[in-house]
Amino acid sequence: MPLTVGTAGHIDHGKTWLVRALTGKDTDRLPEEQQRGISIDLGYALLELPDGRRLSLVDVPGHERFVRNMVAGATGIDLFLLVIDAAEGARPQTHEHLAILRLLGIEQGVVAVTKADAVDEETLELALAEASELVPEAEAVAVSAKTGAGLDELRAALGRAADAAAAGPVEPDGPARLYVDRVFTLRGIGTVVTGTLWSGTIGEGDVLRVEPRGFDARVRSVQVHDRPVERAESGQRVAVAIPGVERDRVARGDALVTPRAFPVTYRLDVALEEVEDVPAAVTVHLGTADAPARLVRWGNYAQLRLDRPVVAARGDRVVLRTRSTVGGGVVLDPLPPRRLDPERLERIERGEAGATVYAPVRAETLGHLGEIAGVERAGEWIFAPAWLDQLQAELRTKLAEADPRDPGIDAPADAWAPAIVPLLGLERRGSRLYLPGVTARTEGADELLGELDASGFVPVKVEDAHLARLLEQGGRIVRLGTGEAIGADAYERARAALVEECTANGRITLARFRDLLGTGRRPAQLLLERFDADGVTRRIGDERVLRRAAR
Ligand SMILES: Nc1nc2c(ncn2[C@@H]2O[C@H](COP(=O)(O)OP(=O)(O)OP(=O)(O)O)[C@@H](O)[C@H]2O)c(=O)[nH]1
Ligand SMILES: [Mg+2]
Repeated sequence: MPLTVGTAGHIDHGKTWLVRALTGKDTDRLPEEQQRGISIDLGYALLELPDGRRLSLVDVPGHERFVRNMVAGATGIDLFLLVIDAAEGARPQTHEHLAILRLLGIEQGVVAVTKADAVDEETLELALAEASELVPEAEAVAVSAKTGAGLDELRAALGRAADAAAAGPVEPDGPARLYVDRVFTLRGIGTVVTGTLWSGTIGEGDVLRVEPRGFDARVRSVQVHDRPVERAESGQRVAVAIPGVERDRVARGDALVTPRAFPVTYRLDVALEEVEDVPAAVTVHLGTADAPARLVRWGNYAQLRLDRPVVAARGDRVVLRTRSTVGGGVVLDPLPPRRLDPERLERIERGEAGATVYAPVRAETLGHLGEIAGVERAGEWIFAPAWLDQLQAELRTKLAEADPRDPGIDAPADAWAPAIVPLLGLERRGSRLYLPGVTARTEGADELLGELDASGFVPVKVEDAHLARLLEQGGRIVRLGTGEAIGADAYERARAALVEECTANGRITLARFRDLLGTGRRPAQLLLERFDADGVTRRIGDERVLRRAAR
């Protein structure tokens, strides 16, 4: 599995120089970075280990004002490379970055005690000893980016840390989730976003959703380490070309996900980890996103009420900051009930996973918790009985208020809908839900259908637009032009004739279509326009060809 290494450490301690010494790439690209000699935003480079393995390297800024960027960079990494200036030793952001790495659950890494060339032997020994004390779980290596001393040892140590990290959990299957960390445009390609693929795979032609903005994006191509791949795998740093999306419609913090597979949420219930006293107003960092939030606390648990929504899943790590990093947490429920429920949180503490389930989650995402009691199942989804009751109540209230001429409501379109809508005891007609047996007030329907039946391909004027919409939703008629319609039967026959002709001859003209149907020019014309609109045909000059989907 390909791994990502992230630097960490106090400002000016030599992170970017070390990255350049290891990879040959200067990651301080911004003019302001070069002028001021500090890193501001994230930098990316590729590190080749002696055994040929390739690691992605993310270089982060050390300045205390840019910790936000550091968190965004650290959020997708597998290993850390904590850099400490041998002369200075650990300083405030050394500690803060280390705290962030721990809150994010990044356990494997190496400490580089750098600028070894600038200190005497004794100072270096002392700095190494201090580094080992600060991060006992990691190897500490003395290096110099200036002379190159120690770089081979550092690569070897990174190789060992990579071995240990590779043994960690991966989520190869399941829905795709990538938090965007960079967006740019490439000539001839269009908008490209990059990020670490947290789960799932992404390949050419996939339709993903940009959340929380809420629109779809078709993937044109995918690259890993600057090379095109058919499918990028989970864990990889990925560049995804989405030419249909303009550059300013997507930004760091957005997530590219399998449509509707992850909650987009304003509320997170978390198990809290404190670095210092956590106040009621914090900034929540999750993935590459951050949002101001109010924190409502109950013992070691808290509900985070965000000012703007984020994409989240159970088990995600969050970092909580004010001017400094004050704590973090593990998401127990990304879609919790509105009120912080102490009893529910106590049950969570006792490890009763069922208590953590409210809105539907995919059973597989809780697979590691074993058998889950107290929940209901539908297909691959599990949810709390109370959630279903609440949904029932909401839908029935809406149904009671529905227009008597069409007393239905739109069926939920969430990913769980196919499994759960059948449990609601409602009648599904097309994309709408109705109380069983309740039908629309459809006076005039029989007459109209009879009239359409008799008129064949010739459209009939329908005065009652509402009735027309209802009958079309019910699959009985097809509307043409403005305010006219034909029977669904005639539409299907016309379509069959058209598909047959186009399959045989590749194209069809209006005159030919008219002759085939044995009808007038106008009905044929209206039908062709509707086929264009329905994505059956495409117009080229005076002719039409079948669209791929209709073939
Ligand atoms: N003598 C010596 N000086 C070094 C070495 N590495 C870095 N420096 C000096 O330290 C300065 C800062 O190094 P950078 O690599 O930019 O530091 P950084 O940690 O990336 O800083 P930020 O990204 O702003 O947090 C450089 O301009 C060099 O002058 C080294 O190995 N030896
Ligand atoms: Mg730097």
